[in-house]
Amino acid sequence: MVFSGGTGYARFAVWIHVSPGERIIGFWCVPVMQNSEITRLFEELADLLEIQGENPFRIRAYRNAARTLGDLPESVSQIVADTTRQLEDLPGIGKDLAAKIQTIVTTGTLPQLEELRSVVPAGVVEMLRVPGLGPKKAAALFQQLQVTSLAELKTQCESGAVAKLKGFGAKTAQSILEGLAHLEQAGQRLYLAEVEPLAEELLAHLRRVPGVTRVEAAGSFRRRRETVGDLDLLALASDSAGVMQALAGHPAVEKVLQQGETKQRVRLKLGLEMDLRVVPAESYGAALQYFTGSKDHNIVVRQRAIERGLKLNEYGLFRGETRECGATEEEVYAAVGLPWIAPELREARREFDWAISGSLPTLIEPGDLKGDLHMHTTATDGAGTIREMIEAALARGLKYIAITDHSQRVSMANGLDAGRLRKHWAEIETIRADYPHIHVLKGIECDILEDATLDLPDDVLAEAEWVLAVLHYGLKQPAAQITRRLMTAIENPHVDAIGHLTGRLIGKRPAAEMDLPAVLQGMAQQGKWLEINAHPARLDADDLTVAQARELGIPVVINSDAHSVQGFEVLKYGVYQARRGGLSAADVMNTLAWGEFHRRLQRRRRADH
Ligand code: DGT
Ligand code: CA
Ligand code: CA
Repeated sequence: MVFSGGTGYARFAVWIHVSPGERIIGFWCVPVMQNSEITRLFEELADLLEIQGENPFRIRAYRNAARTLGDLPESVSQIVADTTRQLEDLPGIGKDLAAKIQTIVTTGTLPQLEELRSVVPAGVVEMLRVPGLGPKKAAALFQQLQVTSLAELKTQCESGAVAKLKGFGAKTAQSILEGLAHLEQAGQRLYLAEVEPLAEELLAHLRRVPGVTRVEAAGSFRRRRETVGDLDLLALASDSAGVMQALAGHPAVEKVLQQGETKQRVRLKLGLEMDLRVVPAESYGAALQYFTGSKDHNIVVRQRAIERGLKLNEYGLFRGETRECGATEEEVYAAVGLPWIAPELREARREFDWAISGSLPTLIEPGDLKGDLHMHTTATDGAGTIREMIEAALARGLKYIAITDHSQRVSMANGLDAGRLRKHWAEIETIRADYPHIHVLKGIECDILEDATLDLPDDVLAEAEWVLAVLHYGLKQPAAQITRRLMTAIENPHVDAIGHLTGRLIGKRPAAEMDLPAVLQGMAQQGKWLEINAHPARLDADDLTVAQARELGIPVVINSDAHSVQGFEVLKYGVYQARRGGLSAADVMNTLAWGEFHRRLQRRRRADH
C-alpha cells in the first residue's frame, strides 16, 4: 500500500474493502485518506444542505461527486499528491469541487461542512437513515419539535406530537415508528470477520499486562456466531485496575462507558461495545461458562445444577454456601453430569442429547482443510490470474483447488459463455502442468437461471471436472420456483455441489425462500454436496442447514469463493460455521487428502452418470 506523501492529512485506519459484488476482499491498514471517507464527507455535506433547503442543483453536484469518487479505482489522495495530475480531469469534477477535495485531503474536513455541523445536530442527519423520512421532514421535526436524535423521534411519534405536525399525520408517524424499528433490528451487529482481528489484538494486548494470568473472549464471539453484538472479555489478574487501565489506553478504544471494581464497558472505534470482566481464579471457569452463553444453553445447565441440589452462577457452583467448584469450565460441566461442550455448540439445540449419550462430535478445525473448490480469476471478476491464484493457494498449503469462474448470465462479472469457458479451461490445463504440488480442477460456477434451466448446456458441463451450481438472480421468486430451480440443478448429473444455497447476504439481503427439507432430501438422494461459502457476509449454508445436512449424510465442502489472492483468508469462518453445525472433519470432503477426495468425487460422478 503506498503512502501518499506531500499531503498534510495522514492517519491510519483499519478498513474493509468491499467490492461491487459486496465481497470483503481484504483488510488493510492504510495510511491515507480513503476515497470512501471523502465520499462520506460529501454525502454528509449534501444531506446537511438538503436539510437546510439549499439549491437542489448544488446538492446534486455534491452527490455526483461523491459517487464519482466512490467508484474511482485509484486513490484520490494520491492524485492530489501527484503534481502531474489534475483532479479536474476526473468526470464530473469542476474547479469548485476540485478545490474542496484538495481541502478535505489536506485538512480532513471542510470549513463549510464544519459550519453546517454547528447549526444542524448530527442526530438530525441521522434521521435521514429512517426509511421514508426525507430531508424536508427531518428539517420540520428539528425546527418545530426540536427533535435531535432517533430516541427523541421515537418518543415524539409515540406521544402523538409528530402526527399533529403539518404535513405529517398518524399514518406518517406510524411509518416512521416502523422505520425506526427496522433500523434497530438491522442493528449494530458486526460480522465476526470484522471483529476477529481486533479481538485477537486486544487479547494479546491484555495478556502482556503484568499480573494477568488469563484473558479470553466469551459471548457470541467465542461461540463463533456469524455476527457479534458486543464483545465480552474475561480476565484473570492480580490487579484489576491495571488491566482496565491497559484496556482504556489501547488506541482502538474510543471511550470508557462504565467502570466499576471488576467490570469495565468501553466503546471501540470499530463501532462496537465491549465488556471486560476481571474475575478471581476460583470463579474463572464458572464466569467463562456463564458469559459464553448462550442464554438458552445456560438455562439448561443451571437447571441440571438445581436438579442436583446445586446453585450455579458466574461465581461458581455452590451447595448451600459452600463452593463446590468453578475454576474451570470442565469442572462446572462435570459437576452437572456433562462432558465439556465446545462453545460453538452451546445454543440449546442438540448438544445436550449428544453430551448425555456420549456422542458429542469431534469438531473440524481450520487446519483440517486441504482443498478449496470455489474461486475466481481475472477471466471473470477475480483480481488474480490463474497462476497467481494457484501460487497463493500453494503458499497457503492447499493441496488441491477448483477454479470456478462465473457462467455467462453473470454479465456484470464478465461471465463465461461456452466458447470462452473452453478457452479458459485449456489455459488452466496448460498452466497447471507447471505446478506438480497442487491439483487444479477445471471448474465452473454455473448459474441456475430464473426459468429453472442451467446457464450452460450439458455437453459443456460434462467437460468440467467440478461443477458448482448457484442462484444469483431472481432470489425473490416464490419458494416453489426457487425450489424448482434448485431441484433442476440437483437432478442434473453434471452438477457436483450447490454453492451459497440461499444467496443471502447477512444483514443486507434475506435468504431466498425455499422448501428446504425437499431440497436437502433431493441433495441426499442425488448424492450432491453442499457448500459452506466461507465469505463472512454469506456463511451460506447457515449452521442450522449444515446440521440438517449432517443428519441426512450430505457431504459438505467449505469454500472461500476467493476473488483475489487474499481471498483464502476467510476459509476459517466457513470452518467455524461447520463447527456450529456439528461437523467433524470426516463430514467435510475438502479435509480429505487429494487421492481420497478425488476417489470420492469420481464415485459421486459415476453414481450419477
Ligand atoms: P451478542 O452480544 O448479542 O452477540 O450475544 P452474546 O451471546 O454475546 O450476549 P451478551 O453479550 O448479551 O451476553 C453474553 C453472555 O452472557 C450470554 O451469551 C449469556 C450471558 N448472559 C448475559 N445476560 C444474561 C442473563 O440475563 N441470563 C443468563 N442466563 N445469561 C446471561
Ligand atoms: Ca456479546
Ligand atoms: Ca456483553
